[in-house]
Amino acid sequence: MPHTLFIADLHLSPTRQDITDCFLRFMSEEAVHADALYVLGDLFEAWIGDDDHSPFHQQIKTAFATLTQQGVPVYFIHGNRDFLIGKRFARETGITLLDEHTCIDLYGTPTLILHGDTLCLADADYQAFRRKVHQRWLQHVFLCLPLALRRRIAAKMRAGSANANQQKSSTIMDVTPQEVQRQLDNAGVVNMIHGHTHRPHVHQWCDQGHDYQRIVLGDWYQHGSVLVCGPQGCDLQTRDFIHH
Ligand code: OKV
Ligand code: MN
Repeated sequence: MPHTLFIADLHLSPTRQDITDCFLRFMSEEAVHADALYVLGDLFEAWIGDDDHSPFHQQIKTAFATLTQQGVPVYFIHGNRDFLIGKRFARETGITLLDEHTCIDLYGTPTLILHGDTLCLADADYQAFRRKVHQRWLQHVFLCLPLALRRRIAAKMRAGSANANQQKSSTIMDVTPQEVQRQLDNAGVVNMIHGHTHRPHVHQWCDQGHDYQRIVLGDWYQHGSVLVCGPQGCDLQTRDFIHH
C-alpha cells in the first residue's frame, strides 16, 4: 500500500545512542518503502551550522543521503532547535527544505504541515526568543563565529532555557486554539499535521459545518513516534527502542 511517513521531535544528540539507533533503523528498514518522508522539525536537539561535521552529524547525514539516493523524497521543515539547518545540509543529503508553513496534497487531502512552535502564542518568552534568533543578520553574525565559540554560546543558551521551561505550565506550552483555527483558515484547509508540543494525538472537531483534523506527532524520548498516512487515512504509531 502506498504511504507517506511523518516524524518530528527526535531531538537527536550524541548523548542518546538509543534514539539514534532507532532512527537509523527506521531510515534503512522502513522509510525506504515509503512514497516520501516528512521531517517536521527538531530532528536535532541542537544545530549551530551546517559546517559542524562531527562523526555523529555525518552518520545522520549519510542516512538521509542513502535514502534520497534510493529514490525516497525527504522533506524537512525547521523546528525551534534546528532552525539553522541550511542549503549546505540540504545539498549534502538530497533533502528538500520546505517553508515553515506548507500545504501538501496528502493522497487527495490538502494538509497544512508545520513544526508547531508558531501555534504556541501563550509562551511569550519563547516567541520573543524566536523573533530574536530568526533575524537574518543575527543568524549571519552567529554563523560567522568560530565553531568552538558557537558551541559554547549554544550550550549556555540551552542550559538557560531548560531552567526557564521547568517553571512553565502545560497550558502555556500547548497550542493556542484560536491560532490553530487562524492558520487553518489562512491556508484554506481543514487538516493539519505538526509536532513540537510532544502531545501525540488526533484531534477532530466540527466548526460551522466543517470537519477539522489536527494530528500531533509525538517526540522520540521514550520510544519513536511515526505517523503513517495512506489513501485511507493516517495512523499514529510508536517504535520501540532496542535496549542492550
Ligand atoms: C536551539 C533553543 C538553543 C528554544 C544563536 C543567533 C545568537 C542562532 C543561535 C544558538 C543556539 C541554535 C542556534 C538552541 C533552540 C536553544 C535554547 C532555547 C527555546 C544566535 C542565531 F543569538 F546567539 F546570536 N543559535 N542553538 N531554545 O543550541 O541549537 O528553542 S541551539
Ligand atoms: Mn519543537
